[in-house]
Amino acid sequence: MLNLEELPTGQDIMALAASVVAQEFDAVIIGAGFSGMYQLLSLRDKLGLKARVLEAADGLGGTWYWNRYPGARCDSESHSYSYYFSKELLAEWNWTERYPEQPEILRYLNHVADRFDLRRDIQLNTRVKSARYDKAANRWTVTTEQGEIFQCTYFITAVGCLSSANVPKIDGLNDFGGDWYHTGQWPHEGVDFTGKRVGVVGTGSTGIQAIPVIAAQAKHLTVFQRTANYSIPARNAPLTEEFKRYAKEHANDIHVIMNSNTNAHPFYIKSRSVFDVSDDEREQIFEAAWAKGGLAFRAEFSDTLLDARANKVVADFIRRKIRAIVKDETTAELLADIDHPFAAKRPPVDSHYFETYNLPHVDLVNIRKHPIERITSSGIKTAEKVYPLDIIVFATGFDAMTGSLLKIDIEGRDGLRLKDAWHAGPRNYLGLQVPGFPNMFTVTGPGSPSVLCNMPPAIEHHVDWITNCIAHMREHGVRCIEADDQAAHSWVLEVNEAANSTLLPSATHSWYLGANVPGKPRVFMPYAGGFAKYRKIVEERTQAGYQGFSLST
Ligand code: N01
Repeated sequence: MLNLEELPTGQDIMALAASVVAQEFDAVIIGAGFSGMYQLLSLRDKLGLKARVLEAADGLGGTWYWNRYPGARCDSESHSYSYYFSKELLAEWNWTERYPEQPEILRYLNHVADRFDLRRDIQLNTRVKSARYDKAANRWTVTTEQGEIFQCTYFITAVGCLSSANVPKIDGLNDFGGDWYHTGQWPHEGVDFTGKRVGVVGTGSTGIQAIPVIAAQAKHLTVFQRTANYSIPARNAPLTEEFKRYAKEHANDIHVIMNSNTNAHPFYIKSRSVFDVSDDEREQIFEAAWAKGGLAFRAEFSDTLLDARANKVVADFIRRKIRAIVKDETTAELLADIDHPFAAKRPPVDSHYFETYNLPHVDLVNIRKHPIERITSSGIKTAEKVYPLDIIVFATGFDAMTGSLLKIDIEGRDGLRLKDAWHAGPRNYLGLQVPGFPNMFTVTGPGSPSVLCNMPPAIEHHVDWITNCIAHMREHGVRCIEADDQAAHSWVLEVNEAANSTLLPSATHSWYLGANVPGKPRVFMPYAGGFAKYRKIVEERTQAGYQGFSLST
């Protein structure tokens, strides 16, 4: 018998049709964070293209949508952690604190989406599964996990550098009777630590932000430290009206400074060497920079990251500070026993991180000496003892820079898969394009300064380049742009050379090298030659007729 209630409705049929009939766009952008939103605005409003953003989350914000852990805050100063493409936006938005907290950044990005009417072209809850290039049609076909199909000429990944959570594979995690969380996938409703015994694994930038805030609530906190880390006090505070006015009135100057220095922060690295000044003078400089706080601490001397002897002088100052702050001698020694040069891993900034270890209910465990063996139903078992826990927080970082890209099955020209092209590590040209993947652009891809920078200026630079490139293509009847194999080969060498001329690779366990993810190729991924130099290289090669790219009509 025919059951009329089970017959598909018109809506069902429409949904089914939408899921199999390809939707046509000029450009498809993956990700609705800082990058994807500005890329959408640029292609749609400046070039008049039909563009669609596909976003896996049910809200926009990218990394700031996911990273809601306690204490989540940007280490860049708010007035620099902003879009600079719109004077009006700069003039109307008011940051409240020196460093913006995650909810405030999310409010900012939602404001941008509303102000520029972006939402109508952002499709949420849509995880991209695969993307395939069709050479004959010169089109990309993008397929989502829901089975929707999108076709486009320009395929742009704006997936973020730090968005693929790295949950360590520790035996027994499934047996844990309490709750566990990764900081990069934090529950929206928050986590109540009141009365709980909490364990935090990881002491990178995230752990260092979260630990003091969790300690303020938890009954007991055990921090599992594998690698001790430097940290500089953030000295966060509400912004004064005077500073807000200054930042608005000097927005142009600040923008110039960010675009013309090494890390895209609103300050220059001073040109003096650690050894240009007397011991007393140096101590005063360090003390003043420590009192001021923030990432500018590393900008006091030009050779901090270039000369191991100079770096040791800086590192020893921080070690002395740790020993002065932390009262228990054994804990202080464990925190100060740092095995890599200062800033060779991304230097964290903190609010009372080292002070937290003076609290009676906070313990530090050396898992370098006594590694975690397994997780039991009631806690973490190291080679030494069992630590009973109600909640475990993994602040264990990300499969950085390549993880989110390689999760998507991307197939370029002649059946070449990105995961095969990158089996020995990311290989691309200027961090913008991969040989074999025509008309695919990677915003802040590996091989660009990205994570070594304050991200918004790095993002704006890439988005502007991609937008101008597409405009050029359309003006000149160019169907297709692709990085040359030889250019990519040379660029990988340039990226290695830039890293090797600094102390960055000497932190052998850093995520810059992919060392935090078992089995990941050890390749230094970001371009370490500095943002200003990188911009110059990109500009020169673009002006030279897109040198290193093949443009076909
Ligand atoms: O991650 P990390 P993160 N067992 O990889 C440890 C950005 N960020 O989330 O060093 C035990 O730096 C690991 O130990 P080790 C910023 O760019 C920005 O903290 O590998 N421990 C380390 O201590 C930053 O650099 C802001 O020995 C394990 C920690 O977990 C990046 O995000 C704020 C382990 C991971 O540190 C990543 O920072 C916060 C294991 N199996 C973060 N695996 C802003 O301000 C890893 N660890 C914008």
